[in-house]
Parts: sequence; structure tokens; C-alpha cells
Amino acid sequence: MDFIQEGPKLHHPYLSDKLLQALLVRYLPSEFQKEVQEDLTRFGTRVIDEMEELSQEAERITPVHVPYDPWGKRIDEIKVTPAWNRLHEIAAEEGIVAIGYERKQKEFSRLYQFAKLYLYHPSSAIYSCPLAMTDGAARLIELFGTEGMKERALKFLTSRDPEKFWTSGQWMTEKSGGSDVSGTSTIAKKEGEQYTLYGIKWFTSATTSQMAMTLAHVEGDDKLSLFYLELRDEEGNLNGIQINRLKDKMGTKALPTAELTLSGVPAVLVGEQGKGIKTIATLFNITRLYNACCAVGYMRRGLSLALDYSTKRKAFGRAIIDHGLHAHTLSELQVFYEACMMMSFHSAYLLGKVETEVATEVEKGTLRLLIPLVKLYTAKMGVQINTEVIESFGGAGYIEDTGLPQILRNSHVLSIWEGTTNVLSLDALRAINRENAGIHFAVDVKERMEKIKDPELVNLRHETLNSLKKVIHYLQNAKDIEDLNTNARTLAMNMSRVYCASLLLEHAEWENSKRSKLIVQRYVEMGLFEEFHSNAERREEEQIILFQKEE
Ligand code: MFK
Repeated sequence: MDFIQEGPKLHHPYLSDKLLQALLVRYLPSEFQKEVQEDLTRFGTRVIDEMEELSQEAERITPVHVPYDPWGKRIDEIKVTPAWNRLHEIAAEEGIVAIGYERKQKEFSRLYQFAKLYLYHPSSAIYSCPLAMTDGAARLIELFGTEGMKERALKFLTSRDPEKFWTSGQWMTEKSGGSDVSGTSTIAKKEGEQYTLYGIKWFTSATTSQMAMTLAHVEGDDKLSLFYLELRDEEGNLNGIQINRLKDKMGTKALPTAELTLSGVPAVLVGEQGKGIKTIATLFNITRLYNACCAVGYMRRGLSLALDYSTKRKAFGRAIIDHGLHAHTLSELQVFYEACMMMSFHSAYLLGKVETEVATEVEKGTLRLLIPLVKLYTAKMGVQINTEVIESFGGAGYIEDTGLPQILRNSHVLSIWEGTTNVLSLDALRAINRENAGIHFAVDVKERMEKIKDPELVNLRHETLNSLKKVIHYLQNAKDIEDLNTNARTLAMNMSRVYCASLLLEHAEWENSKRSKLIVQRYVEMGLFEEFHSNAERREEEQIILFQKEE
């Protein structure tokens, strides 16, 4: 009889996730445990029974731009599959954004919300992207919006009613300005209290959203300002917006990302004129945390499928998980994933504390620095882990209709949008240099390490503090800003690993299990610290690549 290989099974994403369960037990006060656990258990069943199929349909039947109707009228419709709309409705019903604003679990609301997002994301065909921008826009309006915006938009952005739930775009990228947003050319013309926008936006994710936050120069002002706009009027016609085309992307296939021409879009100023980047930072600091949560969501999805498959696939006479080499490879990936989980969920916990105004100064400063660090570190690790996951399936991992390649493709975007690794490394440096966040970070790590008493963990605590000491020594002795800039990625990676190790140690002390101690031991053994290089050494290194440059 012909051999048929059994494929990997998607297990209940919450009930099979012992690490998430443990983190929630550790962080959440007992009064919230039961309702959160019950909700995640129910929702996990919905992910398998309903969302996973919708997400595969949305990945397969991709959005189409229809510029004209049959009679030549410009309509700029974006046709999406009903599955994509259903994922929108489920997000509303489940309160994926709303939980963070209802704040029923007080400072722990963000933690609960992120746990739910982490389950939602891998079966959402990246509907998590519009949700991230929606959440960021809601926070922006909460802090800087006019009363009109609060009355009108905020309640839709945080609604649990699928009919009323709005999503928001975040239009920051132009042809002349990607990482360097100051290259933005869009102009805002003032007409009374209103503005109208003129320009071209080069990447606008989720153009099916009802509103967007975008940057423009008020005429005559060389600084950028932030604007709120609604895409369509009461009749559903676009408000002075033309959709030029949809992007043909490497991944995120279900997500309609468009190029737009703005020719007289009514808009309202948000925050102070000329402070656009500083104001929109509130939004992108939230989306960067979503990015980290979704990166760990994809790591978990890849690893759980790889583990299940490894028990079903036989090679050289036994299941591949029974080959020490394969089990070791997956275990190593699991160590990195667990480190990233600690960092992501701790960041969500801090966000909740800051937003409900119960965070200490140290926690506030630490979160400012953790945001770029957790975004860049988890995004990079997500690509590495899912690259190995694909390989662990052999040729099957390379076949589209297994659904595996999309995990890797979609993981790749997480290190690009919302700031690339280098740009975020420079943001981390800015937080250290201009906002003293490095001092808070060091205090936070030291305080956590002081609580590690288990004799089996003290050596690892010592290693972690030693790496922190080397980071501090570098920061205190770096020659100049050029030195710091060229070492920024090394610095960001070193700090991320130190922070992860401190959290893994805290978890191991709390759990007091052989496994959690082994995890932190392996993590530390794989190296927390990479040497910094002097400016002169960096200049020499440049020759390695410049050698190939044509004269
Ligand atoms: C599944 C998850 C989905 C996630 C959603 C994905 C949707 C995709 C949408 C996008 O990707 S939109 C494009 C996103 N683009 C970026 O994120 C741009 C990346 N570039 C940066 O982040 C640059 O660092 C930045 C544009 C901010 C640098 O610009 P500048 O003009 O050199 O900024 P500058 O002068 O250093 O900072 C201006 C002010 O903002 C300063 O405050 P002050 O005016 O008081 O001095 C900064 O302190 C403040 N600021 C900048 N970054 C900040 C910040 N404040 C807090 N947090 C930050 N991160």
C-alpha cells in the first residue's frame, strides 16, 4: 500500500501552551485567574475550529484593487475575501483591542490582552496588523485627541460590536522617507480650523480601515505634524484619496497594503503642530509591542507544529524526535522562544502598569528602552526559529499548501516594518542617551537579580550581572557618538540577552523546576555578550564589504 505521511496537528493553542499558562499564573493576581483562563480556553477552541480555516482562506484568496466600475467611474474598491472580514468581526467580538481599554483587570489588562493577541495572531492571516495600528491610534486619541475624536473614533476603535468596530491605518512611509520619516513630503494646507492633505503615501497597511493617522508638513513648516483623517464620507466615497495600486509583497498576502495619492483629504491636527514624530511615537510604541507579541506567537506556532510532526514522522527506523540530534535542535529553539516570551510578556505587563499610572520611575524608563529592544530581538529570533522549523519538516516545509512557508514569510516582515533592526538599535541608543533609560534598565536588572537566591542559579546570576557590567562599562567609556552608533546593534543585542536572562532566572527561581533551570543555563551558555569594537576596528571591518564595490 502507498505510504501516506500524517501531517502535523494544530493542538489547542492555550491548553497545550504550558509556558503561557505558567506566566499568567505568575503575573496575574488570583482574582483574575479564573475568568482569564476560562476565556483563553474558550477562545483557543475558536482559534482551531473557526479562525484557522478563515486565515488559510484569506492567505489564499488575496485582495484585489478595482480602480474603475464597468462604466469608467473611478471607484478604487479593494475586494477582500469574506474570511478577512470575518477575522475583523472575531477580533471585535473577542475584544482583542477593547480589553486594553476596558481595563477590567486594572494594570493586568494589557497582559491578558496580549495573551489573547498571541493566540489570535498565528491564525489571523495578519489581521493582527490592522489591530496593532488600531490600538496605537486609540491610545493616541486617549492621550492627545480632541473631544470630537474621543466622541467619534475612540468608541469605534475600542468597540466589541463587529458592526461598529473601526480599524485605523498608520501612514508614515513615503517614497522619500522610510526609516527617515523626516523625508516626508506630504503638505497640509490650512483652511479655517481644518486641514487638507496633498501627497503620496508609499506603504499604507490595511487600506480598508475607516481612519488613519498620518504625518505631513503644515505649509511653510519644516517640522512634521500629525493628522487624523477618515478615509470615506457618509456615502462611502473616498475622501480625496486615490488608490494607485496594491503592493505585491513577499508575505502578508491577505493584508491589503496600498500606494495612495492624497489630493485634498480633510484632516484634523493631533497634538502640537511640528511635534508629529514625538506624538506618533505613542502609536508606534504600541505597534512595536504588538510586533513582539506576534513574533512569539509565530515562534510558538512553528515550534508546536514541528514538535507534533516529529512524533509522527519516522526516519532511520524511529520517530525523528527519538533522534537525539533532532530533539536537541528543537530544544535549542525552544530555549530562545521562551526567552522571547519572557521579554514580550514582561513588556506587556509594564505597559499595563504605565497606562494605569502605577508604574515606578524605573519601570517607566525600562519600558521606554525595552520597546525597541523587544521588537528587534523577537523579530530576529522569529525568523531564525521559523527558518529552522521549516527545515525540520524537510521538503514538506517548502511546500505551499502545508501552510508552513507562510509562517516564515510573514515572520520576515516583523523585522522590517515598524522600524528595522538598525533603526530600532539607534532608537534604543537615543533612549539611553537622551532619556536616561539605560540607568533605569540597569537598576531593573540588578533589583531582579538580587532576588535570585537558589544556589543552583547563583552562577548564572553572576554571568548575567557580569554581562550587564560590560555593557555599562562600554557605555561609560565609548569615545563618541560615532562609536556608539556603529556599535548600536551589538549594544541592543547584548542588552536584550541580558534582560532575557534576568527574566528567565526570575522565572526559574519562581518555578523551581529542573527544566526551567536548564533553560536559563542553556540560554546563558549560548552567550549573552558579544564584544564591542572600536571605531578604528569598525572602519577596518568596512573594508570587508567595500572591497567588492566598483570604483
Ligand atoms: C503584527 C504586528 C503589526 C505591527 C503593525 C505593522 C503596521 C506597519 C506600519 C508601518 O510599518 S508604518 C512605518 C513605521 N515606520 C517607522 O517605524 C519609522 C522608523 N524610524 C524611526 O522610528 C526613527 O527612529 C524616527 C523616524 C523616529 C527618527 O526620526 P527623527 O526625526 O530623527 O526623530 P528624533 O528627532 O530623534 O525624535 C523626534 C522626537 O520624537 C524626539 O522627542 P523631542 O522632540 O522631545 O526631542 C524623540 O525623543 C521622540 N521619539 C522618537 N522615537 C521615539 C520617541 N519618543 C518615544 N519613543 C520613541 N520610540
